Amino acid sequence: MRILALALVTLLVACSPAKPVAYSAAGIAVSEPFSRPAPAGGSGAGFFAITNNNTGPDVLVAVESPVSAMVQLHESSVKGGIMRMEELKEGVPIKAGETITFEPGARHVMFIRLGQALKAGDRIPATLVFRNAGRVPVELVVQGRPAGAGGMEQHGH
Ligand SMILES: [Cu+2]
Repeated sequence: MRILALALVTLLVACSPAKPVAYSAAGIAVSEPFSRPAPAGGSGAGFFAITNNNTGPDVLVAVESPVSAMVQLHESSVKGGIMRMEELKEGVPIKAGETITFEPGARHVMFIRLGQALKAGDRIPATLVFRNAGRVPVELVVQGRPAGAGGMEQHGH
C-alpha cells in the first residue's frame, strides 16, 4: 500500500508539468519559472511572468544564478528575417499592478556559459533582483527537449 502510494505521488508529480508554480516576496509575484534543456558550456534561457503588486513602479535590474558564468536579460526580435538578441542593460521596468512576461522568442533571461547541463526535470536556482523590492529567489523547472535548430541555442554570444 505504501509503495503504491509513493508510486502514485511520483506519477502525479511527473504528470503535472503545467501545474502553476508561483513565488512571491516584497509585493512581487513570479509565476511558472521554467527553462529548456541545454548543454554544459552552452547558453540556457529562463522564462516566467512577473507581477508588480506594489503601489509604485519597479525595475528588474538583474538575475543571478550559480548555474552559469554570466546571466543577462535579453530581448529577441526578428529583423529582416534574422533573429537577433539584444541585452537589456537598463533592466526591465514594471509599472505598479503590471504583469510582464519572459517567453521563448521574446524577452528572456540568458544563462551564458553553463557550468552544468540543464536536463528536463532539473530545478535551477535563480534570484531576481529588483531596484525597489529587492531580491526574489525562485526555481526554474527545466521542461521539454532541446530547442535545436531555430531555437534558443542558435543565438551566439
Ligand atoms: Cu539571449
